[in-house]
Amino acid sequence: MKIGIVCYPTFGGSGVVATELGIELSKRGHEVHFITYKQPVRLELLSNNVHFHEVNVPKYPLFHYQPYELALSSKLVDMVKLHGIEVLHVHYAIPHAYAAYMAKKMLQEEGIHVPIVTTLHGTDITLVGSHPFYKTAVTFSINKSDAVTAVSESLKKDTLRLFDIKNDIHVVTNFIDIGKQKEAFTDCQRAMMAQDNELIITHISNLRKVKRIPDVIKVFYKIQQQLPAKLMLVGEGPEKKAAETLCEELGISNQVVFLGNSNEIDRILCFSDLFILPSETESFGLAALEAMAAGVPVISSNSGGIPEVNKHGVSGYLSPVGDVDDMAKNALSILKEKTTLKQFKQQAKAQAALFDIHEIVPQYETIYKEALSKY
Ligand code: GMT
Repeated sequence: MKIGIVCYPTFGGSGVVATELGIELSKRGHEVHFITYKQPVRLELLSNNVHFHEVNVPKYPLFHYQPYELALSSKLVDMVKLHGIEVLHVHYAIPHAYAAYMAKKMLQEEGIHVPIVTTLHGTDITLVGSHPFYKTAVTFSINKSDAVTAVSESLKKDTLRLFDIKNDIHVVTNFIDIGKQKEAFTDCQRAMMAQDNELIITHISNLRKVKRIPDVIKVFYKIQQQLPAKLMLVGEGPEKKAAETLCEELGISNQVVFLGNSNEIDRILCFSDLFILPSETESFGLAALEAMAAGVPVISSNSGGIPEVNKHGVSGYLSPVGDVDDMAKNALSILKEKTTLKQFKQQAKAQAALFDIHEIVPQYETIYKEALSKY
């Protein structure tokens, strides 16, 4: 099939999922066209089967807001016509599903029928999309999609609760390439980050409020009171400054490393002993899955779709949102004994294997075929 993929190309779960999906689809013989405003961060190699088309939005002083949807829908029409794209798969409803619907209508005028598959990722539903300013258009574009998928049962439930949805929603979970993880490092240069006796605790996100970064730091603070440890905070975002201040106030700045946005996530996870994800809400928690696949147990909140990924007492532990005491207690129970840590590492890997890319990507192929058969 010739598949057009629309996503946010930056660091962030939905873009990562879309990019890994496109790469895997290309390996399975499909022709994949990424259509977005920048080459996706994880898309390093362009091959015969993978193409990238940049959406440009020329700046014009009259516009307070540049009309990205307009530029995207025009680009979609042009690329479908030029490359014979058969199906458009848009990740993150806002504004992608809306722009794709406009493109579909424009193409219909010319007798070209392209189904739209929309994947809901989380904040497009739970935080942004349900806002009264967007809700009408988001509901419309979900209902007008030829197929809709959500990355967890929890997100499906949230979508049905928050919007008046007439379409079926298929749950297709996020995934991980277990084979790629197996090829991982023989030496991830742990010594560069910590002493031999120090444990490495990691958090990776876009450091937004929803990630509850102060909780990450408070849990780490309690861990390091009992065990020698370092905290790796990976990512950039609006909460970074406050996080630096809190570390100073707690007197742990020299034990916390702010790594910024990184292209070396695999290496960071390779030397990590524990991952913390205390989010307020999380439709899935791809970062937790990536950690588990690298054999890193997860201490998380029990919100949204996280319990579908992180299994309590198996791959890590779940606690109520904001319960930093419970999170720290659970973390220490994993970290205190080397044998317990080893056992949790193995269990985390085994749990992650349930989300192997080779099990999940065929589910999207089936959805594309069904959507195509409507025309
Ligand atoms: O986690 C983020 O804030 C980024 C956001 C995105 O859309 O890029 O992530 C959402 O989609 C990911 C991929 O499906 C999920 O793993 C995240 O749980 C989800 N984030 C939230 O629901 C807060």
